[in-house]
Amino acid sequence: MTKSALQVARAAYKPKMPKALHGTVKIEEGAATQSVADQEAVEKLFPHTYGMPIVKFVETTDKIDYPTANVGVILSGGQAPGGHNVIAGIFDGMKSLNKDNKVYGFLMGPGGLIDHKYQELTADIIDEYRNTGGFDIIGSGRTKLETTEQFDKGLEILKKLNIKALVIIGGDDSNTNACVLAEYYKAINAGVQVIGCPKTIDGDLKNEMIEASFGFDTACKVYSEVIGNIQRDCNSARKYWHFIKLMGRSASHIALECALQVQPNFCIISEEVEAKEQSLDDIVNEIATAVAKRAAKGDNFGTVLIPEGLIEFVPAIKALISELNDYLAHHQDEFDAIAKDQQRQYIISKLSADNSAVYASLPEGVARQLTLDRDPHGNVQVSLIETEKLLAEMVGNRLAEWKKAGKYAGKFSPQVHFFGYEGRCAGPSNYDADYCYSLGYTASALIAAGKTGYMSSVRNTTAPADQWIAGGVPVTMMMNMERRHGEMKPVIQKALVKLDGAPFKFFASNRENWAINTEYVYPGPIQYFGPTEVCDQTTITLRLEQGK
Ligand code: FBP
Repeated sequence: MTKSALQVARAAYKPKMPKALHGTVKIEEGAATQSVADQEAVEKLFPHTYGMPIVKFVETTDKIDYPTANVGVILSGGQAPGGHNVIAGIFDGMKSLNKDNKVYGFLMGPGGLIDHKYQELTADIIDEYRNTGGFDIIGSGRTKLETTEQFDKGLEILKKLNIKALVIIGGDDSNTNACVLAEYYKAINAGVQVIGCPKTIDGDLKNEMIEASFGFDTACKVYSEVIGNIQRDCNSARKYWHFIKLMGRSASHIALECALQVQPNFCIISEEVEAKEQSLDDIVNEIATAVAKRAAKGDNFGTVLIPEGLIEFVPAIKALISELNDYLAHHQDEFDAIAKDQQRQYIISKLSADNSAVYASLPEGVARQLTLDRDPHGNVQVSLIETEKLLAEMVGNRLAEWKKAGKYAGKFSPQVHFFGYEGRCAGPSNYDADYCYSLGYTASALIAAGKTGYMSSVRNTTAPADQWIAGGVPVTMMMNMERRHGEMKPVIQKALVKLDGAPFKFFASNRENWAINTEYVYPGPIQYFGPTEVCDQTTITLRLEQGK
């Protein structure tokens, strides 16, 4: 690999860790836990891993001898900055327990476990990837680990490699599956522990005990840098309205964090759209009103941030997607057999009257996307739906109507952008480099403590790293029952933007000013070297959530 100058310099960075992890640790166990909702149903499905306590690691002077234990690692789902540091943390943690421990990486996601494709991760390989972005050390994939055949097939290779614990680095769906696997291996006495690590740029895997999913910090900083640059460009030429869609699946955490960082003229928060039961038309009117007000001041330019999951939160479309999910879960083969040019008509004929009308009203491309290409977890691939174009076009049409009616006299020239993939493999910010390494190191401590069905947890991360708290949370504690593919399933509850939370409230109290006036902030690129107030900042979301 040819390395850039920055990559060479950055390799030497020593990630900061919670103080307790610098030496030998002992475990402190809290009280029994229960799932966030549907306790009875979740307990029934997880009889061996339900109700376990939250644990915390504290320093000890005791000398503990650990027997050898090999570990397997899987990177699951979309890339997120810092994944390599999680693996480096696991590696260093396991070696500190016993220098003969080995770490194996399963290749290209959970599929590598099932297909027995793996690689031993030795010190020289790990060193090549410290503090770098990407998941290319072993690759990632979206194969869903869900059947007992897959679990048994995985167990064959785990036994062959003498692997005592598997760490699954993934988002809410992958960690749900990790928990199902932990339960199964415990039930059959397989002798393999399963630990999860909270990954996803989307920021939607968080709760009381998991402050953030790794990668969110870096991805938002990358997007905010570029949005800031666009804002400076548009404030210089003063002739374009930029419609910027931001990745992040259903939740609007990324859009909100970027809005807090750059202070755009408009930012849609999907969760608010749902709460206010807004239609696409309402949203278009709101944006067009902001455009018209700025035009009245002579400012025919601006920025609009759009969360990629927006379309799913417009109540009429949400109801449509839910009926489509149920329908296609039972009639996928029938649907696939219909000629492509007949599929739209076929769906229109099968849906209830209301949903059929909404479906028929959508532009061809958007309608098609709602019926096709679900990911293996059954999610509509919202990143493929071009809402930024849809909105730019609809706002343009609305302004043209207003112009005709003499209500608007400005110029409207839109530009559209989608920021997603460019942020997922960026070199991790100091926050993500430190957080990820600590998560990995904590996973090794959970393994040493014999835990299974736990997610690695590092808290208090707005304080300096030596005050961070390392521990573990039972995955069942985060679960509830949700309808997936037409059936009720136990899943980790997704964290959406809370409309009564401090980050949204801060945004809401400033947005009117940001809409009409030009209050842009230009955050600039992530800094790795320099003063701590420049290099070690957390996201504004996390700071506000923690009242700082
Ligand atoms: P994860 O939940 O797997 O972390 O996915 C993150 C994400 O980047 C989403 O924001 C986006 O909708 C999706 O992946 C895109 O998926 P793909 O990489 O398969 O195109």
